[in-house]
Amino acid sequence: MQPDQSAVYPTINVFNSLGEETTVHWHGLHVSGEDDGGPWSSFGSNETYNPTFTVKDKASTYWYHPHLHHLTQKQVTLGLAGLIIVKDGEEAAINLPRTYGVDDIPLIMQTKAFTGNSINYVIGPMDPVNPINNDAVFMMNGVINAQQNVPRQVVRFRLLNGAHQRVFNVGLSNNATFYQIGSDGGLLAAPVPLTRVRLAPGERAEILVNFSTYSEGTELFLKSFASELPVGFWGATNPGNHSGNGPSNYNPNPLNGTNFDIIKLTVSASTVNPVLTIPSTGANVSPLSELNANNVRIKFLTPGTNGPSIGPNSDINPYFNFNIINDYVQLGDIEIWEIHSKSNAYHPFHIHDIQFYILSRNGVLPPLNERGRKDVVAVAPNEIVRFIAKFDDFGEGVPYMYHCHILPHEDKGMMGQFIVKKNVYVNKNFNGTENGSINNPYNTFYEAINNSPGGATINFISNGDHNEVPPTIVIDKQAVIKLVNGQVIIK
Ligand SMILES: [Cu+2]
Repeated sequence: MQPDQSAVYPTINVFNSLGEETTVHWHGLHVSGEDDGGPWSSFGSNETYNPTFTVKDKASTYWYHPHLHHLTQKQVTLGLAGLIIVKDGEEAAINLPRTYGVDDIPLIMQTKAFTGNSINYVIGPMDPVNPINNDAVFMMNGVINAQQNVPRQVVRFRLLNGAHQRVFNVGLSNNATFYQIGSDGGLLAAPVPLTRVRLAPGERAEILVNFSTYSEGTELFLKSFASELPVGFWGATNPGNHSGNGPSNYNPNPLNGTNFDIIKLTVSASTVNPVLTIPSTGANVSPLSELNANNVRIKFLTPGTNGPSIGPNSDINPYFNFNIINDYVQLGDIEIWEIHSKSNAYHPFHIHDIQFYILSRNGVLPPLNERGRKDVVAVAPNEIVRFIAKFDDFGEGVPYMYHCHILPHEDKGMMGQFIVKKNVYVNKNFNGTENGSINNPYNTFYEAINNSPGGATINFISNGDHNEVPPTIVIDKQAVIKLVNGQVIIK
């Protein structure tokens, strides 16, 4: 796909022959809520889904997968997931490998459970204390024991963690240095030398490996060094849980805490016109400034009796409910989201509509390979992650989701939904004889002010965990609205 502000791309035709409902979400792409393919956009068996959108995102590796509420894990695990490669002029100007399948190789990492020759998706109760844990088979691009010839030159791998829960800690079996050039939503400002890249479900990384110094016939592996994963990350020796000891049924899975191969690589002859050096620069990365933020929104990742939840706290709308819009964001606003983990297990936080920049992890700048565009961030146990994003272009309509990308958590309801508003909705709260007439919503500030008597107080509609607009807004008619202790004062 090529981003082009002026072009509308041909409609995508997705035909459903599953025998049940599904949706297809374009993970990471900045599209309208109508075309986003979230839980609201289900279509039935033998029906066709026809989204149409313009590609506005930067060159990177995106993906698609079902997002049907309660059945995402099942449908992804049974095989519904694929990559979308977006190209653009900025990426094309860098000397990068880009011959698909030769020196530009997609790698979708998943784990599965099998009963006989069938994938078993019914993998235990969706319960954090007794979670799914029989995904003992690693598959690369749907293949067990995958292998690939790699030419004696720089090779680009597009890594996706498409697993339902497991974290992969990718490195070369000889511990050689490789270079991460891209994060979820674009190229980094410069290649970052690494020996490991840790990817949680939903995360992508583009890496370069220079095989030019290897002799033909050399065999090595990309591996997941799961033994090195920190406590609390699923796949580590100790995945953490809400009692701090790990679930009781965790250890029988041979992948847990163990280093395992993810693909065998055999060095072969170089191609014509090979790329032989790692480029020194990447894309123009321009993070949003915290000084320009209009609003700060706080979310807690909270252990719960029915599974972990996401929300203002464990008591207010802790689980996804189609009938509750959890957040309203003003179109055009720049927001800081603070994700506070109250959990002893990690959770990968994903948000639709936008790409964000991580500002900090526990108050510290993120590592260099996390300073590009992101749409998933793995939040470690008890960590506070802050990110910044601009919510532009698309407003109103079908809600967008934010959720944990551990699929059994998402299916269980560790998810919220938000609408990007073109207008700010307000309630008018009259004084005097009309006191108490609080359910009198207006669509805009203008309406609310024009219809309010002197001294009226205008309250934002809120479910209690956020403010709908910045603390001070100046509008025409010389009115100034200030947010004071949760109430709007007109001056
Ligand atoms: Cu989670």
